Amino acid sequence: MDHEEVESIACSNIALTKYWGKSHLGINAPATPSLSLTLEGLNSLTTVKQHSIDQFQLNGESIRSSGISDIRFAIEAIDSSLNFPPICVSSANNFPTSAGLASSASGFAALVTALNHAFNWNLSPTELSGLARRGSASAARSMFGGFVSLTGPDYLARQIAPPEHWNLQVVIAITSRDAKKISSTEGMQLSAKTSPYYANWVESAQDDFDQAVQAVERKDFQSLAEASERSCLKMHAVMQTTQPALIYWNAATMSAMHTIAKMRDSGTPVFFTIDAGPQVKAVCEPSAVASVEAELKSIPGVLETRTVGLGQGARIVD
Ligand code: 2P0
Repeated sequence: MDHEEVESIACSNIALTKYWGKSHLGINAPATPSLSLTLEGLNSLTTVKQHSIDQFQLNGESIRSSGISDIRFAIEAIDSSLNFPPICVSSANNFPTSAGLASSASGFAALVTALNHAFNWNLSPTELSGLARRGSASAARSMFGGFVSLTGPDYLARQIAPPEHWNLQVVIAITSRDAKKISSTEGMQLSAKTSPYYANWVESAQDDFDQAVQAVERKDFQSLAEASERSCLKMHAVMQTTQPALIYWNAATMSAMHTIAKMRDSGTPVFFTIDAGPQVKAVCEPSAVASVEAELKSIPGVLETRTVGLGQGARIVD
């Protein structure tokens, strides 16, 4: 790379069975296996070019460049031949940052994709997922499209099925645009230290993951709904019993959960999932999108809804 720019794009993802906790802090390895959906239309667009010093701009604002030095350090520790000169990284998200919509996932996946191209590393998406994981473990999953797993023993992401396998839609109910106050890494460490449910959460996560993978393979909506909601609620039970408590839900989050549960009880193919933020993601079959949008929009405190399908993996923009 001389002075030309490389541009990459990556989509955000949501986990159906969740990652919360680390088994090896030094390599940012998750304590639980996770299964995610890559979301079309919630993107990070990132450009990388050589520069006199490391510089990082997020959504047009310069921020501390330690994000680049952290990833440089991690990448060079994995393979010293993957060194790179000072760079200017400019990244923009087309959705709220740090609000439980996995902006770090799409951001780091886009960054390693651009670096790989800019400096001719010729790494595969699976290998790049190991680099992206060092920045943010959920970023490993954004390297692939559709249905994606992140599991040990190698802690690399893999595609379980492409987006075309099963046309699931996700209606996202935005209930707050505030950035979260505590990082996921910090929250996970607090949970591991203080939640009385943490050990059980880690021990039981494999069963939820296995059920969810089988459900995706068979396109069994009910089974996927059960495994996903169970994983989500267990993770939030751990968060809420952490000291100090990590309570991400607001009143609209709770109302949306009840609304979705009622809809599924009356036969609508929809289930909820919620991450480290107050937004509710309603995963549904295409036939249910209109009614799910209408019901969620009518809840006081739901600011807007956004509906997305399944997206492709991280890639270079020509
Ligand atoms: C997930 N989350 O599986 C879970 C559910 C949040 C709740 O992955 O510490 O930002 O940077 O590896 O990837 C958010 O965690 O955490 C996350 P780090 P990351 O999607």
